[in-house]
Amino acid sequence: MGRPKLLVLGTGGTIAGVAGDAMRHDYRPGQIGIEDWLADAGKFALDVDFAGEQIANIGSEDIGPTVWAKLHARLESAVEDPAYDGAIVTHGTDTAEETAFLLDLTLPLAKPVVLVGAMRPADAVGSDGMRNFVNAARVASDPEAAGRGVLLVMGDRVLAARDARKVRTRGTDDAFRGFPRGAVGIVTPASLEWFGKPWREEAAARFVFPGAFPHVPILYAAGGIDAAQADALLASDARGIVVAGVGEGNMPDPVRRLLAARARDGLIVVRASRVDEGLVDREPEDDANRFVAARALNPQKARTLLMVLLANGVTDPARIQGVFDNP
Ligand code: DAS
Repeated sequence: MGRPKLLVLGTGGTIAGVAGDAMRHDYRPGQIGIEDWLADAGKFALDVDFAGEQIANIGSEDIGPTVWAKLHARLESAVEDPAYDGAIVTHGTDTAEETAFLLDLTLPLAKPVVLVGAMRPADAVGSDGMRNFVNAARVASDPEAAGRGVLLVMGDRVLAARDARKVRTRGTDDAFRGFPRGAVGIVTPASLEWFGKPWREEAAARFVFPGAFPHVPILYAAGGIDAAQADALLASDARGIVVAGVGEGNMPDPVRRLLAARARDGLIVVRASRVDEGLVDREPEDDANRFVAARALNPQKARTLLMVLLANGVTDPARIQGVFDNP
């Protein structure tokens, strides 16, 4: 067997960011092009061949449907293409969990697809980007990575897309965590160890990539919010809403009553939690309200899943709950 060949899609973020001064805190994300990045990676004796393509070069706060669609289309063709053994996407860390989960839900996964980012720009003291990238190359070129869904590599950990979440805005080792399951592997430039067996039996895509993303706002609950705030979010044709609820997906009673009334008219209401490690189980009144419990998905990932389900014509709350139970 020859050297593995990986497609590397650049989208920008801090991994491609530059401060211009190794001591500065502020920097500009999305400055280094993917070809320059790969030329730099060529300094290391990696047993891998890369082909780079620039999809975008922006901070991930600006990544949405247009970039998602480009990434999905290119990765879908790469997974079918015998020239490639796997793919890496360089991505800003702020919304990497959403892009990873969206791709996890909508890509055929016969080959490894790995997202990677950095917490510090390329020219900072203690920059983590190249180490994360080298680790990602090790993961994406390992056939054992297939069958674990889309993966995210940060801080020497391999996280499954369904579990990965950004939990810190500083630091390199523990900026991301897997919840409710921890890391699925540990990786360094010299080693890769998987925890447990692959869990995805079907390589086929689970859902069709949305041709258009339905409008699904997130309502951030807090003491004292009123129904008017929920109503304002629903004004512009929302097909669903995710409540980043207090505690285990709770919300003030006027908000609950408004959303239950709208749910009877077909709005899909998902109760998630604003708590970092929030688990939201079904409550008896969810049946009467036609609400869905987000389980372990945080609000932004619950929104991603709900957009995909609605775009795929899945509108029955019980069926939606079934997917949230086992994302
Ligand atoms: N600028 C942010 C982003 O692009 C942060 C990062 O990449 O770490 O998501």
